[in-house]
Amino acid sequence: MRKEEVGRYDVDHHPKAGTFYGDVLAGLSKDQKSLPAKYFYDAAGDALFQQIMRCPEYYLTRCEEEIFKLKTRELLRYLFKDGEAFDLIELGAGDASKTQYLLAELLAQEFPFTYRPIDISGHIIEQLEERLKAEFPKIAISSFQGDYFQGLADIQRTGNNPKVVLFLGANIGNMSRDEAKLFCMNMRTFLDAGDRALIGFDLMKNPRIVQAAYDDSAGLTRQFNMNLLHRMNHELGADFMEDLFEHYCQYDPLQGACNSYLVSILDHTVHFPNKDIAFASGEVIHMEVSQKYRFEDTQALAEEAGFRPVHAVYDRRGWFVDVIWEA
Ligand code: AVI
Repeated sequence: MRKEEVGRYDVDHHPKAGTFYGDVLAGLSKDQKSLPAKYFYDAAGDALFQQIMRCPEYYLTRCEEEIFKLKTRELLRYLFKDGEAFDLIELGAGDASKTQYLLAELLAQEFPFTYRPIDISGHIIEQLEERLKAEFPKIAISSFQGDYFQGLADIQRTGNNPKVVLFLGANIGNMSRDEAKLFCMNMRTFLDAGDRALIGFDLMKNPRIVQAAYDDSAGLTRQFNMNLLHRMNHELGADFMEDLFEHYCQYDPLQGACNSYLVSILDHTVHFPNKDIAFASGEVIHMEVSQKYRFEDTQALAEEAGFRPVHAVYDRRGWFVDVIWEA
């Protein structure tokens, strides 16, 4: 593979799918330009997302936190069997800010379990282990840094305890409905009959409430989207100019899809070291979908993916649901 130094950027002329450069160029070369939302989360993106989660319009985190804080015992009842040792696996554990309520109750009731957080960020995993060991000295914790399915495969290979898998935060909403189905089917292949999964879904609601959550008045979501342009400039040597793009988001209440875009406000060209990308005035880059569900959709999804819906726990306003499924 030919590589060439262009300025300080080591440019690969045949960038591979799955690398930042490869995915970005593939997305921006399509008729309908798009960028994969997973690249939002560099250090600056992580910090912005932390701020979004605390902003008044972004209700999702508070709803799910309320469920974990106030309905801990209900979750426990449907997730775990008394006396049986199990693995509590969390996909994309982050700082486990909601899971900690469950962990505290499991430890208080002396459930025999190992907490197995999986996260793509080694830094986040290290911090989490350190904090949880300090906070819960009796916790058995074994973390995995990497891809969710690599982590599940590793756990499947190395242990044979029953599993409970958590996938919180409406992260499933950042997949299209088809992708979510494939994701759940894939997760099912790592589970044995009787294992359980808990998945957080944001529910369809008054469109204005959803729209505001992704178009907050402090402009944090705007910055979160723009950060990906900066990231391409810093890491890939592109020359995106923030002032030539506007953030636009639109919630479609019929489909339950909240789509975020960056809109080019002028005809202009963005240069990567070995590729030019032309933008027409008014052309959009699709940045992210945040899919909202009806409760019935989650049940259909469970069945399509080979799970049996067991129980559902809502926040007090009925805006968010954590569903419990059995494999
Ligand atoms: C991580 N994910 C569930 C967030 C969401 O609600 O779609 C990401 C986000 N994007 C803009 N605001 C929040």
